[in-house]
Parts: sequence; C-alpha cells; structure tokens
Amino acid sequence: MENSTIAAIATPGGRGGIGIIKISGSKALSIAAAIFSPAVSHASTHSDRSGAAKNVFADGFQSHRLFYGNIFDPGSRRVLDEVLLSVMKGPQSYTREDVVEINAHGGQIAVHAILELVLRQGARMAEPGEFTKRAFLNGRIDLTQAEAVIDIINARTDRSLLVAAAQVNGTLSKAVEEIRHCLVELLTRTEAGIDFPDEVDEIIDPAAATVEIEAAVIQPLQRLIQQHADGNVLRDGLKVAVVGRPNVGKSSLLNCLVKKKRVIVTDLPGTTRDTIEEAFNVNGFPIVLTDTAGLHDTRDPIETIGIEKTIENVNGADLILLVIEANRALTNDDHKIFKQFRSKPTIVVINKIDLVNHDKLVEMPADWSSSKSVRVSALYDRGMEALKDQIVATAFGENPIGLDSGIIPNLRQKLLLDDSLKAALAIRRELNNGNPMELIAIQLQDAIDALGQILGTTVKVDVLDQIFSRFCIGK
Ligand SMILES: Nc1nc2c(ncn2[C@@H]2O[C@H](COP(=O)(O)OP(=O)(O)OP(=O)(O)O)[C@@H](O)[C@H]2O)c(=O)[nH]1
Ligand SMILES: [Mg+2]
Repeated sequence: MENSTIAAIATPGGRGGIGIIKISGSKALSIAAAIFSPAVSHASTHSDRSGAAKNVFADGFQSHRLFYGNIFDPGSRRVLDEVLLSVMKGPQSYTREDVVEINAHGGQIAVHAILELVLRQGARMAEPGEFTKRAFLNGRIDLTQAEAVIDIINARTDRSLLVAAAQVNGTLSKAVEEIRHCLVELLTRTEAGIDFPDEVDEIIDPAAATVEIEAAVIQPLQRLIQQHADGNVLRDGLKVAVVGRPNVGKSSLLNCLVKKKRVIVTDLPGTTRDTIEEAFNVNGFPIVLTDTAGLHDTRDPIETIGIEKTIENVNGADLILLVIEANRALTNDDHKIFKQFRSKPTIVVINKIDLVNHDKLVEMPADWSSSKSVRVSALYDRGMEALKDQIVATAFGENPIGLDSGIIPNLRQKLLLDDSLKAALAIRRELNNGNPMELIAIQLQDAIDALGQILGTTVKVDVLDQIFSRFCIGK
C-alpha cells in the first residue's frame, strides 16, 4: 500500500458557505499541526502562536474532535483563513488512515490557498476517488460499497439515493457473500471427495447438492440479475417516449410535464423534426422524456429522417405515451402507430379534452384495451397528476422497484453475476450427469472467483483503476 499523504478539495467549486480540504495519510496530523493555530488555548498563558499550538497539541491532536482556529503560512506567518479543523485518527476514519478535514470559508481563493499550503507541506494531490480507494484497499469497505459511494454522488432522485445508501451499508455484499459461502462449502466437500474417492458417496450427495445449488445459488443469482435490470431505471432514469401523429400535442405535453417551454409548439403539423430529451422526476423516480417527430406517411426527406429517429428512439424506450386527440376520431395513422409499438408498455394520452364535451370524447377501440388511458389538456395543464401516477404505476407496478430489497447491482457486478450463474448452471448439469468431481470443482472455483471480483477480493488492478476514476476528486 502506498503511504503517501494525499489532499484535495472535497467540496464543489464555486462560491459556498464552507469549503473543505481533506488530508489523508501518515503526515496528515503533522501537516495540520504545522499550519494550524488554535484561536483559544485553555492550557496556555502565552499569546504567541507556536506556544499556544504546543500546549494544545502537547499530546498530539485528540481524535474525533473539532478545533477552532486559523490556518497560517509558516513561512510568512500570514493568516489565510479562520477554520474548523476536524481530526480523525486511523483506523477510525474514512480511509482508515489519519484524516484531517479543514472547514474553511467557502471562497475559492481561500480554499485553493490552503490546499496549496498543504501540498507544500508534503502532501500530494489526490486522484479521483483516491480517498474511497484507500478505504477499500485498507479493508474498511468492500468494492460494492465503494461503487455505491459513486452512485450516491450521482443519484438523480431521492429514490436512487435510497438504493445507493442501502448498498453503502453492504446489502449487496451480504447477498453475494451468502451465495459465495454456499459455493465455498460445496467446493470444500468436492475437494474432500477428490482426495478420498472411496468415501465420495458419503461426502457429497449429488441429488442434495443439486437442490442446494438451485436454492442457494442459482435462484438468488437470477434474482440479483433481474434486480439489475429493474435498477437501471433508478440509476439512469426511465426512458419514456412521447409518440403520435403530427399536431396531436406531443411537444405541448412534454413542455407541460417538465414545466418549461423546452420544445417548439406551433399549430403546423410536422413542427418537431428531431428527437428532444428532457430529464425530470415523477414522485421521486427519474424519468427521461423524449419528444419525437409526428408519425405518418410522408415524402418530405427531413420528416422521413425524423420518423426514422422516432422509431429508433421508441425501440429503446421503457414506456410509450401515445398521444391522440380527444376531439377527433382515430385515424389510420393512430391505429398504425398503436400496432407498430404494441409490444411496449403504452399509456394512451387523450389530449385536447378542453375542446370537447365529455360525451363526445374519442372512443377507444376494443383492441386497445391492453393499455390504460388518461385524459389531459396539455394546453391548459389538466390531468398531469393522473398521467404521472399512471406512468409510475405502469412502469413500476404496485411495489416500486428496488425499495424492498435495496439491492441493485451495477453493470460490472451484473456481468460477474452472469459469469457466476453460468458456472452454477454448469455445476447443476454436471451433478445431474454424474460427471467427475474434478470438473465440478473447476466450475465451483469459477463461480466463486466471479463473486470474489464483485466484492473486490480477487479483482484486477486495472479494473480498480477504472472504477475509482469514475469518482470526483476529493472523495
Ligand atoms: N386546445 C388545445 N390545443 C392543444 C393542446 N395541446 C396542444 N395543442 C395545440 O395543438 C397544436 C400542436 O401542438 P404541438 O405540441 O406542436 O403538437 P405535436 O404533436 O408536437 O406536433 P408535431 O411536432 O408537428 O408532430 C398547437 O397549436 C398546440 O397549441 C390541448 O390540450 N388543447
Ligand atoms: Mg412537436
């Protein structure tokens, strides 16, 4: 383990109430002692800086205490800022090393001047994610927890944050650890069977092992893999495409939902030519809404390109809002669009209800009954709450995802879960076929290794670098 002392500004750039400079490593305390002078010293009658400092730090800094005072440049003796200094001695700290945090007044100039001073005292600039990387390398957290720290920083909504926070507490590790435990136990018995072939029947019973693998390995792995798919939505946002024929009010609907004039609206059909994305959130769920070009038969080359993009976008969407007009009977284009995308979860949005009486509303054909419909007026902002509720209900069902278990593997973890599952399925097959124990042991080892990489026990250095480079500096 590298033992250099690292430092960085931990708060975002720009003006703010406070700015924090974080230092971690064996020199953190001596650097702090060299540039900090407490404002009041109970123990000292001297007023000079070094004398006061000596008394307060006579036995070194006390851990997990806040110190109030000034940061000064030991060369020029100039005071740079009034600060609160917090000291957390390792191993009771984020990185398990000695950590000092200097809470300075937020101006960028003061914060940068203090960082520079700290670097001149012998610390080096931290790389992105290096504090968290040290926490991992020093065994305070496992890799899934370190990755969750990134997700917390990037969380788009309250719900995404909830899931990331659960993972920081180790919920995914616990689930993976349980599966791994079962595999390790089976491997131990398999190897005993290899060493004592005469007693193999007593050591390992293939039928019982098959049942065990199924219940304690295959099914839990499959559940975690499924949760990855569900969780992508929380991490990246639910992709919702607004489609319909020209002029039905798709762009108006997007503007109304996101509460700003994001897209151009005119009374001319064919106004929207390109797909336009806007992120917002509904009841805490992140949504990425896309407005698209109106779909119909056309020879206009620009519209044709727009229509191709619409189709491409809809194919990648999780949910479709099919907009129709309340004041007109459905046209062939409406029917065509419904049919074209019928494999996707769809909500029919009956727009422009302000133009018709209730009893004159467009009729929904019987074969559209698989989709729920909501009546709105995008022009007068009516029905939007009902539409939002329907979006959440259609996309997430009764029990919004991720909240019950709080476990959502990311893509890296999911690919390793896939590897582990592949090996587990092979083990089940080989147990059924009565294949030699040696073969089963190899597959068990593969399944265990894949899970080890999730936890970070067997992970490669370049993978680590890649993970931690996604962090911001100062975390
Ligand atoms: N009365 C009424 N007019 C609406 C409503 N929603 C949209 N409109 C009008 O319908 C016309 C078309 O609206 P847009 O939002 O541009 O329709 P679009 O579906 O995006 O049209 P294209 O981009 O051309 O495909 C505009 O004149 C809107 O003001 C509504 O709820 N009520
Ligand atoms: Mg439009």
